Amino acid sequence: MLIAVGMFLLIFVGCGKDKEEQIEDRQSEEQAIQAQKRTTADPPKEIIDEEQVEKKESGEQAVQAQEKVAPDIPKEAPDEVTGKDGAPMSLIPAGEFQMGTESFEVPQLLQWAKRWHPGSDAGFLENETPCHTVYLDAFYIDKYEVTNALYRKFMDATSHKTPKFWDDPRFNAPDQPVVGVSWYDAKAYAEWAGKRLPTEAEWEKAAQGGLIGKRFPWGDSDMDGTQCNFLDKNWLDENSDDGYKHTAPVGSFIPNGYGLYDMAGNAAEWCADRYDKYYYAKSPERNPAGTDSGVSRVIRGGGWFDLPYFVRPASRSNKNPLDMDSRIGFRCVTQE
Ligand SMILES: [Ca+2]
Ligand SMILES: [Ca+2]
Repeated sequence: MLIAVGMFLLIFVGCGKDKEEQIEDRQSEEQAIQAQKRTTADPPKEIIDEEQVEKKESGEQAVQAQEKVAPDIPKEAPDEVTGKDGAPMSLIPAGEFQMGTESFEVPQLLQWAKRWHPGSDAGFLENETPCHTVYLDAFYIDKYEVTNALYRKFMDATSHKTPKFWDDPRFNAPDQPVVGVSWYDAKAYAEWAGKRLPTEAEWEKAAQGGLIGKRFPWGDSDMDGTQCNFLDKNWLDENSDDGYKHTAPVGSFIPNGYGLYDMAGNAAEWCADRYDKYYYAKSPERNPAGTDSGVSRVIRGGGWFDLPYFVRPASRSNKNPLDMDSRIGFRCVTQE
């Protein structure tokens, strides 16, 4: 049975590539590692130039984050605010949370993951270990992924270039999340809106929704079609129908405990940090802001073409910051 499912997966994903151009298979950890090696070893010149500036800025921001003791957001702050772009944002209170996955949980998670992809190995889970305590200052985060409607306001105001899938009817309704944007596009939007991209620590705490040690933002149960938009029966998982083959209008599924929508699935989301597979073993306890070397940027939350294990709050992915992928959008945070 497992072999049959595996063959189906390989054949079907292969077919998906033909039908849905530019969609990449991320099941192979080995491929991801090879891609990381390539981008690290030989990045395009434009990345090097921008990365040098970003690297300096990122280092300064990390130092500032570590030196900051008191949160900028007072305790009496409202639970919700509206960003300068008009997007509603929810308060994530200051405090500790448990980030990542315990090493002893990996074998059980792997067995669970093999239900959808029998060829899975532990490599894609090991970057989530060790589980560790992280303290974050308070911050506000967008309740929804940034939509095409909001992104249009940004383009109208700044003459920023259009996203890769702007004219693609599968992705371009006003209330669908904007996708096909590079990390630099997302960063430019955030700056226009008076915000910034979340660190992956901020993103993970927000995604947990206040739950402790749960697999998904809604708990440990598998998808029943009401919680998120992922690789459901429209592509592969015949046990769940979320109703959407591509991106859904933002907010189509249940919110998590912080009132946030689509932290699992729909569009995967850019984070500010550079990606480092081994970062958790050495990251600071307070306000970690990512490593200061490497090219790839962190992607969180999985999307409409991702299997269940990639839409867990703890799952970590990464992409070249110049990539404009139909699975990837973003949301923003602020501490002002
Ligand atoms: Ca779906
Ligand atoms: Ca999402």
